[in-house]
Parts: sequence; C-alpha cells; structure tokens
Amino acid sequence: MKEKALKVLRENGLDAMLITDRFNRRYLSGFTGSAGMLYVSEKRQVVLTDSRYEEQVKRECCDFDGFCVRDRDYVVACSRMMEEDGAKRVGFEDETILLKEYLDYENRGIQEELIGLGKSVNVLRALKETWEIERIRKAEEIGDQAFAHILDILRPGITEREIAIELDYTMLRLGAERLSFDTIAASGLNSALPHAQPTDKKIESGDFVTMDFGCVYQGYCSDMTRTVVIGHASAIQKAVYDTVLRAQEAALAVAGPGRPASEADTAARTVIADAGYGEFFGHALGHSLGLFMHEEPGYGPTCHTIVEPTMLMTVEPGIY
Ligand SMILES: [Mn+2]
Repeated sequence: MKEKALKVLRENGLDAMLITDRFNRRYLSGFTGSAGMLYVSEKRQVVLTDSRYEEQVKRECCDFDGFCVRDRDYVVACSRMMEEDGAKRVGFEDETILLKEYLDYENRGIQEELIGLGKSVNVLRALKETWEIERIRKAEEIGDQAFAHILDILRPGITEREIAIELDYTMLRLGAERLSFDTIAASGLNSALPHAQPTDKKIESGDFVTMDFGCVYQGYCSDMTRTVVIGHASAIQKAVYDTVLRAQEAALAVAGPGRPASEADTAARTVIADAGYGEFFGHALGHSLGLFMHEEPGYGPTCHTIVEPTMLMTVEPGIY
C-alpha cells in the first residue's frame, strides 16, 4: 500500500518519513518480519531490515525496495538516505520510536526537522479493505468454533487453565497462526476480574465462567468474550446476564455509520446504570481491531470519532 504511505507523506508536507511501528510497517509495506522499519520519500520507498529477512522482504513487498542493514544501525542508514534525498522535514512515529534512536538522529547534528506523526498512519488503518474484513471474519469464525467446542467439554472439575489451553489449542488447530492475546478463563469469584489469569481452580456447579479470547488469521485479530453458567443460573446471575445482553442490544441498535462512537457506549452504559450496576462497568464498550487487537477508534464515552462504513468495532459491555 505504497500509495497510502505517500498520502501521509504529502498530507503532512514531509520530505521523508520513518515508520517504526511494527503494525504500521506491515500495513504499508506487507512485510511480516519481526524487525525492521520503513523509509518513505517521493524518490524511494524502502523496507530496512536485517540479514534474516533479506529474502523475505523481496517476496512480500512488491512495491517497496528491500535494504539489508548489516550492522542493524537503522539511524545511520536512514540518515544517509535523508542526506541523499535532501530531506529537511522528516516525519517519525513519536508513539513508538525509542528515545535512544531519537537522540541518535539529533546527535548526528543533522539539520532535519523531526516532526511527530502521531496517529497519522493508525487512522488509515481504521478503514478496512474488503480483504482485511475477510481475514477478521475468518479469525472470528475460528474463535466461534473454539467456543462451540468448549461448550461440549465444560463441566465441573475442569480447571480454568485447562479451559484456556483447550481454547488456545483449538484455535491453533483450526488455522490460527497465533493468539491475539493471552486467553482469559475465569470462574466463580475470579470472573469478577475483567483480565483474570487462568488458575488451577476447578470449575464448580453454579459458577459463572467468563472466557475472553481471540486469534490471528493471516495477520488479523479476532476478540470475543463469552460468559456461561455451569448448571443452573441463580436469580442474580440471570439478572446480571440479562442486563449485559440488553446493554449489548442497546449499543448494537445505535451502532452504525454517521454517529459518534460515544453514542453506542452511552446506550449500553445507560442500560447498565438503570439496572443499578453502573459502577461495575468500568471499561469502554469496545474498540476497533485489525492487525493489532486494540486499534483506533475506541468505543468509549470520550470517543467522539464519527463511525464510518468499513470500520470494525467490538461491542462488549460487562458487569464485573
Ligand atoms: Mn476486547
């Protein structure tokens, strides 16, 4: 997506730009390696990486040139290109660059003006291409299948760790390349922790079991949270569960293009507050996802981004 890189370059009035965020690097160039960065100017678009990825860059990046930095000194390599390009205004990713690298550029005594790009590239990632949506759909399908499998084996006596391992194994077996994040499986009192770590606690009859999990398919993440009760649900469990369900439905009813992201959050939050559980819904309604599991825009009370078609948002209210 060289054109998108050049668009950011032009919109910010830059002579060159340095992309160091690993997801932005992959998004713009297609390079999936674990190390490297992009140098972008009108004259050249380059993936800089080390010898481990010299061949891979050629295979993956058709509209970027590959450049192998033998001593891994990216600052020296980039400074040389800036000099050759006569670049004066240089954009860099102020949210991901290392302080050491920034100081190295400064200390080289070069005259370039370093300009923070903020979320200029991340904002492009918010609007998904059809092929990106298909990958996320597949990642979600794998999660769905793993959840269906877990329902078959959930019973008193199985431990939280065993549930998490089974979810992980099932997603990987079904074609996931890795997990989006560490799987959460929490039961009974542990399910009060939104980001609980699975323990050796055995599931008991009457427990709430909350599972939060997702996987990566061809680079793209899924994320889902599901809560079930083992055996019969008590009146309070039903009340809490139904409130969360109604909150989710209320959010989905107003979720859609042309509205500020905060509206859906407010819709869900109102349902939960009216039911008397307001203080137990501490996090945002949701978030976007893609190459990374938390992307722009967020779906929270202070997210005023207008939602656009092809943005993907999770809708996951909770009472903890
Ligand atoms: Mn989430």
